[in-house]
Amino acid sequence: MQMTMRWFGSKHDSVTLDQIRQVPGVKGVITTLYDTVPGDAWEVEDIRALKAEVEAHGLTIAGIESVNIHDAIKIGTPDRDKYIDNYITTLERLGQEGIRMVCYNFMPVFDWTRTELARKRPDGSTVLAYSQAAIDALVPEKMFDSIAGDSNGHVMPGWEPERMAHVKELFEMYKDVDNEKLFANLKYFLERIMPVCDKYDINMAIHPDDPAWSVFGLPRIIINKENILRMMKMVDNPHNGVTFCSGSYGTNLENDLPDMIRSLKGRIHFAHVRNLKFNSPTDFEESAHLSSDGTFDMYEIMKALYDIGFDGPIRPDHGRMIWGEVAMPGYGLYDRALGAAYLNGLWEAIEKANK
Ligand code: DNO
Repeated sequence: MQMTMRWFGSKHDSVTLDQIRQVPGVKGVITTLYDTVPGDAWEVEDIRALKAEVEAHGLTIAGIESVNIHDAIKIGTPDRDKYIDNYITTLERLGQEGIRMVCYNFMPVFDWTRTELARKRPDGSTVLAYSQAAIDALVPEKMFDSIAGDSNGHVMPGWEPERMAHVKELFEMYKDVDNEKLFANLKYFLERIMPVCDKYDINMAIHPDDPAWSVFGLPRIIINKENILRMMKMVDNPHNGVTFCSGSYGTNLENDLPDMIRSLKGRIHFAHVRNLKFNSPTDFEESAHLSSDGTFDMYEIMKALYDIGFDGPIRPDHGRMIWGEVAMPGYGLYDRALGAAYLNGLWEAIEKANK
């Protein structure tokens, strides 16, 4: 595995590349052109400038999270090919710059969904949290306000204000899209992009739906082992792979995380590893990475990744806000650095025990 941290670019991130470089074992960042909108082809100069900036700080770009998918592709509207062509152009340009891993998601309307961005824990730290009861009490149009209000002035990834201004229209556009249609539209998209992925050896890593069930009645498909295996088979190319995100698949306690990892051998191209603490099956919070602070056995998760020979980029995922840091919720420096150190420690121990 290659330990990385997510970085949103110098215009958007409170964490600097110099700080990331000092986290032990972190040699690469996962980044994106945060100012682009889904559907646009990325400019060569912008990709090169991003790469040069990262490399000037002694780091490399280990992958992109995310190149977002335009809603026309997910809905399957007649003009989707135009947006897929742009996506292919972006992949081609990334490939030409030596970037080999692209994370994306296929979630309708909303990306990941949390109901609180700063729930206070007994030790005074604050964390992202989800409560189904809070969702059930909200209308979808209000969802964005509840996310934006607590974000310390940051645009949260996947919650671009431009898209969120059209939530009502988006819901209308998705009204005929059920799970089967979404699968078919994903297949269509993947079949069209696989040739460029083959040409440049780009691993596509779909991010799971978070939480791993339908929210506000929208279809959601990347939620469990059965569905991901179906997705792998429907476009059976090693470049069609997944981001294994423990915090997203883990929202459904029926998902056996180590077992899922083992069944995806060779197709996990990126890993997000974090823990969750459940207060009930539908109320959870993003605890510290440490096993004993949450519900998951982090050792077993890392061991499963080790056992399948995972050698792609991995990152600590959302961290708690601690030590007075003010940053994008989930993406401060301190707790993610602690997470990286902990995951590195688990990996070293597993590696040595296996020699
Ligand atoms: C949240 C992230 C997601 C993820 C996208 C991938 O913090 O895990 O926004 O980046 O779903 O496209």
